[in-house]
Amino acid sequence: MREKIFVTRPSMPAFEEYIEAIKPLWDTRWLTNMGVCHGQLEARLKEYLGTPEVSLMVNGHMALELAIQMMGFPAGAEIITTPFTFISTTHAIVRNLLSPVFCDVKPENGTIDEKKIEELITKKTVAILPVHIYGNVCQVEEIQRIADEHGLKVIYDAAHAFGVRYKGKGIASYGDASMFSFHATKVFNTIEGGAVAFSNPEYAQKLYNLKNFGIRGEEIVTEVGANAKMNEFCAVMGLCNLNHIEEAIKNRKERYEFYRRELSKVKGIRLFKENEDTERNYGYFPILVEDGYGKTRDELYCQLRERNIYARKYFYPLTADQACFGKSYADVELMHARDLAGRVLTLPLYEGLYMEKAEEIVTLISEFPQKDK
Ligand code: T4K
Repeated sequence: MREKIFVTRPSMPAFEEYIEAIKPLWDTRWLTNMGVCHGQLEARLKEYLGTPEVSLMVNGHMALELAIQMMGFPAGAEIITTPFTFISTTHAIVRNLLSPVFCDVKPENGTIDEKKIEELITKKTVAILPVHIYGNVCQVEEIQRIADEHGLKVIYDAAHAFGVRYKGKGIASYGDASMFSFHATKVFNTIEGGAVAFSNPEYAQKLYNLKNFGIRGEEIVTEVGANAKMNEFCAVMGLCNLNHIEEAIKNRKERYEFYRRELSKVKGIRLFKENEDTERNYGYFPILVEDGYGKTRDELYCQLRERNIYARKYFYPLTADQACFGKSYADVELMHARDLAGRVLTLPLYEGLYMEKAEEIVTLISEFPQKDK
């Protein structure tokens, strides 16, 4: 039986390193509710991400939900966003009783098309919520210009952009707040986890309250918050993984660059454009199966699965086209987003992926169009 190769696999510290690091928890018996390790991880992340403030959360989704809630938008207000993303982005808006207004994306890198944002602004618009999809950086300067001109907040879904730097600055330096995911499948993981990074010091207290039920003291609750605290076992995993983050990214980079070099030679396989001003984290390797390839994306997906290679259709269908929204957004003009969703396939990429496997994947993709001809 051939070994299964998944789209990703978590990076983990050595067993002994983690065990040693969690030992003190048996003495202190302080397991959650903003413990010592929680504080240590927040401090180290501020430094690593190059951002003045970081609020750790139980996962990326809750980080995004609470970042939106903290802004205090009135129910029914509109947020301009992208449908070419993981469902969490849209759910975070809808679960705050706000309306997502979907904007098309750019075919060259899958990020929101900043040229189409202004035409979607109405009296109800309160924010823009773009996604640095696969770590591809949005046009942050133009998005900020639009937001400033129209008095809007900018909240980035930076779930894929941990450690990404743009024009020499940490990606969370842009916009009012950025959400990171530290899920097991991400470049940096805390098993489950996430964070909101921001510069405005007022947000720190707001998020602290919202992730802890809105509790201000033993006898006072001032907001309707959630329970979104990161526990100490997860924080320790983060501290350990952060010790090795440079190696992890370097290891991914080798595989990423191999794919990029080899797959750019394959007729009909298109790769997203890279931005020279961006220092990447090599989190994902999406390819686009164009008509010139001779087989469809779905045929390639099945072919790889037959060989136990579990590439994923990240992100298909568009969130706007998901069953939970019925036909609500069926008429929204999202030409490029729908086209990308129908062509994209994300290949296995993680720290420690055997180079022979990466080579095999490249060979399978290169040779598949000739099969059965
Ligand atoms: N915004 C964006 C743009 C996002 O992509 C995400 C999450 C979020 C927001 C929300 O952040 P979180 O609340 O999740 O922190 C996975 C992840 O669960 C999800 O975090 C991620 N995006 C999304 C893109 O991928 P699934 O449903 O595809 O996961 P699953 O279980 O199919 O796992 C994918 C593969 O990873 C598996 O085939 C095998 C491997 N795997 C997975 C896990 C959980 C492992 O090897 N070990 C593991 O422990 O969503």
